[in-house]
Amino acid sequence: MKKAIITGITGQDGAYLAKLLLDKGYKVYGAQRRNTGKSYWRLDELGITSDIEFVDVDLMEPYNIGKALDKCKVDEFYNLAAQSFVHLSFEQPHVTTMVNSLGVLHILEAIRNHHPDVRFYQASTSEMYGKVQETPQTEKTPFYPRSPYGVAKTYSHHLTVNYRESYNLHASSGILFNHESRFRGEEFVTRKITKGLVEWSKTSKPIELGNLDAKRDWGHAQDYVEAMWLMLQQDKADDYVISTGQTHTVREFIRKCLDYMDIPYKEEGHEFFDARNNQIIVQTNPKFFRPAEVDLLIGDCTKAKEKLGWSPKHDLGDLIRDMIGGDLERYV
Ligand code: NDP
Ligand code: GDR
Repeated sequence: MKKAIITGITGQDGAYLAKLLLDKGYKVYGAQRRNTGKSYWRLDELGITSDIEFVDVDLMEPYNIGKALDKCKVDEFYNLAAQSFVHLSFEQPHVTTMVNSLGVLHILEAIRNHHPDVRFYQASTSEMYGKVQETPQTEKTPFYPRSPYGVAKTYSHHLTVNYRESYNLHASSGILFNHESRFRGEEFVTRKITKGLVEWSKTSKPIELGNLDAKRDWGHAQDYVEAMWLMLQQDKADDYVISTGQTHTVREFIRKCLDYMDIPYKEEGHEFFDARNNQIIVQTNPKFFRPAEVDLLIGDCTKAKEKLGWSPKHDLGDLIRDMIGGDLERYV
């Protein structure tokens, strides 16, 4: 039986990856922060909480990473833990840098010194492209991060490559573009929209957003965790862009959700209204704009298609159906 440890087990990707690995017959260790709310709602909804053995690991504490590796004797280490909210990284740059950069250093040091045969996955991100230098973005596109989050992730991406080349570790980095699902955190724009629209339809409370013109390449998280696993099954570690190759504005995402929910609407500037009674549905609030924005992301995942045999199974319509379905089921 293969064994794997997942940091960030309580997050969106951690939950889907745990399910995938359990279905493949793995023993799964869930690395969680002690003294957090221990929020297992995603694992509970997937029905897998009791199948996971939890270990306390905070990425800020190098000692407990080594201890977890000694105890669990895993074949694969998936590092999904991060302060993952880009907007918050402008307000909490120190915490973001510590967790997203030094946390990865702590893991790589523990693997290099004590368990060099463990295969390692690092959750890199399209935010490293930031102010994009070419379109679409590939593994060779230069990085130009636009937030403390993006800068910290660029450090850990380079560090993963450096430890692979310096110490011959099986360390891979997935440059994943935005991926969402019914398990997406409520602070991210897609979930804010789907949950907000379900609530609006019951309460008429408008949704407040920031920049509606940003373009993102949105995929489904369930497809993307499969790519993580595939990377660690290769003979050679490497870096891969994982994306859909389609891009849409936030505004288009709102329109598609309104259409899916059969809500007739009209747009005026940055506001959406109910066409039946002029009630406001979406308005903007300056507090949701960022000091620096990533305007456009669209990934070219040809390498992953050719070398991993990976391609996305869900399109944007499937994603919206899943997200609104989840929010409708949970709304009480
Ligand atoms: P989430 O925000 O849903 O989950 C983040 C996880 O990290 C949570 O389990 C959280 O635990 C944990 N965590 C945060 N800080 C620490 C710490 N100091 N020590 C241990 N655990 C910690 O993120 P996603 O699932 O969406 O993303 C997974 C990873 O992929 C992240 O690294 C993210 O940056 C990256 N990524 C995500 C993309 C996306 O579109 N979703 C795209 C590209 C990269 P707790 O419950 O205790 O808060
Ligand atoms: P992002 O996702 O920053 O791309 O990072 P997010 O959903 O937060 O923002 C996407 C775009 O929408 C615009 N936006 C808003 N965003 C939020 N959160 N809230 C709003 O009210 C709002 N209004 C407009 C943003 O300005 C932005 O342009 C996600 C995270 O999962 C990262 O961890 C991951 O690395 C990247 O995706 C790839």
